[in-house]
Amino acid sequence: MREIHSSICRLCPAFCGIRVEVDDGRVVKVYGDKDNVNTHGYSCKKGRSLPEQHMHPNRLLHPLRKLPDGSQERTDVITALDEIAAKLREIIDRHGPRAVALYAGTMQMAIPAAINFYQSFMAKLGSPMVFHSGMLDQPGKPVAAALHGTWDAGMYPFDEADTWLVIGANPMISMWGPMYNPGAALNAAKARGRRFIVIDPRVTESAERADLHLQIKPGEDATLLAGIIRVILDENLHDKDFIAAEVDGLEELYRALAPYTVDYVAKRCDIPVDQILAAARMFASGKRSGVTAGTGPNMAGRGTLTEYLILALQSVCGQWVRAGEPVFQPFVLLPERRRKAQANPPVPGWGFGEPLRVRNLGSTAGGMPTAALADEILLSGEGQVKALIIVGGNPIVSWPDQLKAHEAMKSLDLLVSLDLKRTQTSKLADYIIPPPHHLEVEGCTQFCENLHIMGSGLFYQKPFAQYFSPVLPRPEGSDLIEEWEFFYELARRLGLELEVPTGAMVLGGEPYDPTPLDMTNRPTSEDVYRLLARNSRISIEEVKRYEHGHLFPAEGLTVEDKEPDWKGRLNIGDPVMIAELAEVAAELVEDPAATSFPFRLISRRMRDFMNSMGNDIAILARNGGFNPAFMNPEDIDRLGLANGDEVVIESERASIFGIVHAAADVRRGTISMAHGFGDTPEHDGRFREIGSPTGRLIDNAKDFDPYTGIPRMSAIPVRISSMPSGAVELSLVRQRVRTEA
Ligand SMILES: Nc1nc2c(c(=O)[nH]1)N[C@H]1C(S)=C(S)[C@@H](COP(=O)(O)OP(=O)(O)OC[C@H]3O[C@@H](n4cnc5c(=O)[nH]c(N)nc54)[C@H](O)[C@@H]3O)O[C@H]1N2
Ligand SMILES: Nc1nc2c(c(=O)[nH]1)N[C@H]1C(S)=C(S)[C@@H](COP(=O)(O)OP(=O)(O)OC[C@H]3O[C@@H](n4cnc5c(=O)[nH]c(N)nc54)[C@H](O)[C@@H]3O)O[C@H]1N2
Ligand code: SF4
Ligand SMILES: [Mo]
Repeated sequence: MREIHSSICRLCPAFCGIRVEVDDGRVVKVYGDKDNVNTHGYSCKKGRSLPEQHMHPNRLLHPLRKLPDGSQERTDVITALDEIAAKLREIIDRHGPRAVALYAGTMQMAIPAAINFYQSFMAKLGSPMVFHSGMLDQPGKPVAAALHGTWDAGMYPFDEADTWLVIGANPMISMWGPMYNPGAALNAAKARGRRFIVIDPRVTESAERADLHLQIKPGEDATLLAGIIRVILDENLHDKDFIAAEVDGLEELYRALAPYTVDYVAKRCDIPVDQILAAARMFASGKRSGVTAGTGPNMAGRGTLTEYLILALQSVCGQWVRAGEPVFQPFVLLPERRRKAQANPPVPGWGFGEPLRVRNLGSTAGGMPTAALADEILLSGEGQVKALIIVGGNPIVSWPDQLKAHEAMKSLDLLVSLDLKRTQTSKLADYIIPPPHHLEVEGCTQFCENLHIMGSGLFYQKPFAQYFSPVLPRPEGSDLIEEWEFFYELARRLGLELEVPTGAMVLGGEPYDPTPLDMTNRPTSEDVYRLLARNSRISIEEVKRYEHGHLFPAEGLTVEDKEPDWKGRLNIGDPVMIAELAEVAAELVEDPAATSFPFRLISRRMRDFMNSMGNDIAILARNGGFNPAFMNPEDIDRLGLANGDEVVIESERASIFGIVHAAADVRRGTISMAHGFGDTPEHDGRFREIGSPTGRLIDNAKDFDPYTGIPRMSAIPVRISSMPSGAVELSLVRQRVRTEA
């Protein structure tokens, strides 16, 4: 019997509405849901391959447990939980709760309730060592927002704006940023005469659609933004009334911008002066302009400063929603969000709780510095991390400094990975705990609303919500456990009483309205979602009535006036950021071509792969399951290489193999390559099949952002040479592990 269900694909931040065709209990087809008012029928190949992913032979249907020889054998959920609880107890008794750390990867976004449970579990355990992939992604965003303050009424949603600037993001492929179904959103914007500016070293699929594309030299976004803001101030294009009423620090900022003349900036960023002037004027002249940055600038050094300058640019131009305008996102499955046309003043960006033991890092407004977790595992002494629980992440191919990450994984007393598969990381684990597949669990979009805390202008900009039920039963004979349930059961075994907040996800702050869970009678998943949405603006029952999801605008709800005696102001002259601007201006800018690492390896996403996922899916890996080294044809020629050549890509830290792909869209002097591929060095020889891990080229203790700890993960200095014979062995020699913290 054929049935069709509606659901949401959670493989990437597009959260596309999908239709799932099931025949006799087997999923046969997945495609975009035309009746989903958020994504209007869009889907990509990754989502459409959900049937293959669901039935994939690599999918684990039982937990695995590591044997002394390093192999993994099948076990069952109850035994695994009992054993993990006993080991955690032992570790905590000997070393204290701080010895237990948790890392939540990107796929926590597929499993909406997990975060609420692991946060409570770790809090009740008494360990502050909670890390997440957002701190390897765009950690500058929450920290910059803390220093600048936040405008309570937020920024304009993309669909309501007339001008948009995207910096180092490629929404057409990544779906990251302010728009859903980006192709359709950009077409609609163009039809209405709206302007779109892109800053990216590559002529990306998004840059191709831009009215203005600034093909910047990687790693110079802070310089360029400083230049753009200076042009706006020099040309008197700023919003003086808004600044007078709401913003501090203009003088300090302007003084710090003195070195950033348009000629200096043009030269340093290698962009024509005219383009910088045009970008500044276009942005400032918009009635409703917005900016979003992506991973590129956040990874290329000075990410916090870059995000701070983005907020300063918005504030200098007064580009924030004003009193009397609609509350565009009043929330649906979260408590109603009333908005005021006023500034929430700056708060500290870092320095919370107990510091880490390395590089002067500690908890930030965005959470713990994930880039330092490997060191916390390797560095012996009091406070050393001995146990790690991973939820939907794959550190071996996602953490910077792979060799160190690998040493760290191997040295743990207990490594538990909640994952659907044996991955580069989970195959090293003492336990792999597989959850049911995305199509086998229920959930709701509360999490997608929640993600706004990652930064202004991200994720659901409209009051859209959907509840989805399991589309398929769990495979017969399987022994699986949902992520929330895993933490619940572990808590029971350790005698912890969990609490869940009202949905609101917190990164660095306190949970909102925590409510104790019944630890005797296990709730169902449905109970859990009802509990998380207990104070929502629209009840979960109401949301459930709409199979395809629904928009729930708060008719007539407008942004309120500023409170009469409100003192909060935004700050564009934060002393630490001002000092960093001076540091940037004082930097000696080398010509990469004159150094022994003349290329810059820049990050990117590929359409058919989501981070480390997809290269074992036949339809997605049709053109090869590896990550090509995309290079400009002129560079390829100059190096005497040819398209398809095999090369060694070497940084100061280590080396990987690559396969050259000619791509005219790549800026000369750069190599554009995706992460999430390959494996540890002993697998390097299989690079044609599985690709290579760019994270190995990164030194996590060098060139790092002093607040968030993110090292330089884009614009990595590298050199490239053709592959000598016997190169596989050669690379092993060069990759002797350095584990000093
Ligand atoms: N060099 C370099 N490094 C980078 C980046 C870069 O651009 N360059 N990007 C960084 C960024 S932005 C990020 S977000 C991180 C990503 O880093 P991670 O989150 O650590 O890596 P992913 O590959 O996304 O891992 C997701 C894992 O979740 C598993 N999974 C899938 N579905 C489920 C599920 O339903 N439940 C559970 N429990 N698991 C599931 C998958 O099998 C996979 O192993 O990498 C960062 N690292
Ligand atoms: N298909 C697909 N979609 C994905 C993912 C995926 O792996 N595949 N990953 C998901 C994840 S975890 C995330 S965080 C988002 C990320 O979403 P995005 O940030 O949009 O990711 P990218 O597509 O890599 O875009 C980053 C852009 O930055 C540019 N760039 C690199 N260095 C610099 C620099 O120094 N300055 C500037 N201005 N630009 C630079 C790159 O050329 C690239 O075009 O995507 C998500 N969506
Ligand atoms: S993976 Fe594809 S179908 Fe799934 S949410 Fe992302 S863009 Fe949509
Ligand atoms: Mo990410």
